[in-house]
Amino acid sequence: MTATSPMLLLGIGTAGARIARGVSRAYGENLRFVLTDTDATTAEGDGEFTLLGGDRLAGRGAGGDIVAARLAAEDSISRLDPHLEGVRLAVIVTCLGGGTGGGATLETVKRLAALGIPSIVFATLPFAFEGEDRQRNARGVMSMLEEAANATFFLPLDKLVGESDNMSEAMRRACDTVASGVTLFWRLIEKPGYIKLDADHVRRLIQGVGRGRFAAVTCQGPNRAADAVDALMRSELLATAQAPVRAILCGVLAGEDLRLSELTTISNGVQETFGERVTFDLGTVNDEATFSGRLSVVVMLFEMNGREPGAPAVGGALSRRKKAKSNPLGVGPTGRGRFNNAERTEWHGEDLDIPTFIRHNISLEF
Ligand SMILES: Nc1nc2c(ncn2[C@@H]2O[C@H](COP(=O)(O)OP(=O)(O)OP(=O)(O)O)[C@@H](O)[C@H]2O)c(=O)[nH]1
Ligand SMILES: [Mg+2]
Repeated sequence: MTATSPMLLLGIGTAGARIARGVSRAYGENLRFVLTDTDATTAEGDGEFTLLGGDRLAGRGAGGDIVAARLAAEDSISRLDPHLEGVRLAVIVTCLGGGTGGGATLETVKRLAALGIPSIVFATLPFAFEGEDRQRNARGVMSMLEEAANATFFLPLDKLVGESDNMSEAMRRACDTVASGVTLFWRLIEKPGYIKLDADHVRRLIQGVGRGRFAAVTCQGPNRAADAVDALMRSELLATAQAPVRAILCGVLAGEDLRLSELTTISNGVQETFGERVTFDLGTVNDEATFSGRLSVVVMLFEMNGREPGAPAVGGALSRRKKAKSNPLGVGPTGRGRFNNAERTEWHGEDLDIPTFIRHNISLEF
């Protein structure tokens, strides 16, 4: 599964590389992954490494400067090409707030798109305590990433630390949470069980979707399926809707003791909670060695604010979105129009720069 895997994990920037290494440790030897950074010290450790911006930044990192990182990545992005042989789906982990995560991720996604490789981006957003500059850096990149990538999952670090108050424990926990979520996603695609999802299936599903929401939970005990649904319902990561859900991808990972009644509980619970009349895909992994006695559920909610869809994977909701998008109001594919690169005006989790009829998925006939 190593070199021949159709999926490649890319860890971008210093913290992005750290998370990718966490996925590699959790997944085991067979993970196909590459790390890229403008900081040469990131090469120290396991995994293949590509240095970006060699001459321009001399391997010292971008020092928080997104523009410098973006220029550096523009110069040297083709250095990634040898790693992209046979890749059908790229999964990127990156941390917005610094220079390289902010600047090089966009260039990487564009390069992948130019080579016909769809990308899913998992990007953390800075802790509130990191200050307004880093928050602004991150916000500035978000809409551009949404435009360029096939699917983007923004994960606010503040929501990943749980109860931890100790600084280093919280930082580690946030990285671990992202890494374990991505690892579960990886297992779901690479180690299919009786109900299969593979890289090509996900590739079709993400054509044209935009922002998504992502969460993973693990439970054990006699009520583990109902407990998992309950935890997902309460998950802050799934709570903040920017747009209506258009498709749901749900993965159930367990050992040989996975019961059909548990799958029914999860399938019904997830659909009832997050969207009953949208495309729903469920995959399973039966891996006794990894999940013995435990049950993990991964949920990806794809929202309707993406670009023009390229595949007929998502039925009715899709045609509603198409109508809204092709209206003559000139608000563009994200719905933000000339506010596209401006700071978001948020109110109760809604982006007020997007017209109400798009946010609420109401189609207008012209
Ligand atoms: N959870 C966690 N997040 C981190 C850690 N270090 C950095 N981050 C987050 O990642 C963001 C980007 O930081 P880095 O990865 O260091 O920056 P970079 O992308 O390498 O960019 P430059 O160093 O400026 O080239 C920060 O704003 C933090 O939000 C860490 O150890 N744990
Ligand atoms: Mg760095």
